[in-house]
Amino acid sequence: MKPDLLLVEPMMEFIEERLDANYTVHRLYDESQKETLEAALPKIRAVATGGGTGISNEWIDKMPSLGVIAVNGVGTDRIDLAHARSRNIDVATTLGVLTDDVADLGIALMLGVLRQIASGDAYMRAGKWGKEAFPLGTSPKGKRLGILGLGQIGKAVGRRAEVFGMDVRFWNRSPITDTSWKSCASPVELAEDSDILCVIVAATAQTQNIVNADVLKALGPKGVLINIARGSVVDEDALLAALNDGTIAGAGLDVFVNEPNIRPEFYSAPNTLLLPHQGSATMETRIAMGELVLSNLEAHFAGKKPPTTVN
Ligand code: 8YV
Repeated sequence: MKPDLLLVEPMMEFIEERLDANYTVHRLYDESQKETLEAALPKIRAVATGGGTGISNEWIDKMPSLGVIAVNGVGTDRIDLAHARSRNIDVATTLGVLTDDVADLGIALMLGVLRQIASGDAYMRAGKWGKEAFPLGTSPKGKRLGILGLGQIGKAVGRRAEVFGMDVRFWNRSPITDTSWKSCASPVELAEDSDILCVIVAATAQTQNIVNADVLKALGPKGVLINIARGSVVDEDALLAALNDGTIAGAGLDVFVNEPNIRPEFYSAPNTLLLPHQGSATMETRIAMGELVLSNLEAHFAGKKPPTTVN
């Protein structure tokens, strides 16, 4: 008998094929499965979900046999880890395998804003070359990069930034000792001391809107904000106002509140590069993430602790 598993959002086709081979998969996003899912809930022993999607306590509590939640991502902001633990449910993420790709995307967004990649492309397609001047960009070399949240990904962003000749500093909730980068006492102090502020802090109740109007003001009129963390860590009202009134110079954003239905004001915000949550979205990394989801599930059903359990 194959164990029953709830798949909250689609994964790569070949990963889903392997899920189907080993589990009876119920797809939460598939309207046509709604009735059969209701009947299957008491039997469901595993959940597979995305980092940005998670699963609510309401759903968790509908599944009395649930023993493991395998997250296809590193974010656990959409899962109540303590509640899962109180039910003896292991929550396992894809810790480690997406670090480099997310860091690469942070750098890509930064260079994209500084070197005006999107507006340069639009200028070419509009046939403006030779007819209209294209404005000069900004060099990253010698600029100060502030990293808000110095976890694995933050460190990988910093290492890359050094290759571009940038001077790295950071703010982190808990002290970090294994770095020579300058530690700033608060997000405002970090922003004051940065030309580019890259946000890669975990989204929690404490970090909600941690990038607020004060932080943006401290970043200043030449400053650029990069967000590769979660939409919720930035006050979007304050950010839109800051972009429109020149409080900051620009932004590169991969994540938003209420994805994919983001605020339409972002489409017309000046000097703003937008991506549809692509941090870990490469073929190589999504394969590695999918494999880790499968191994975490396999470990659970072999009676072992899933290797990357986080709660
Ligand atoms: C993924 C993420 O896009 O790791 C995370 O927390 O948000 C991303 O890597 C997501 O988990 C895929 O659903």
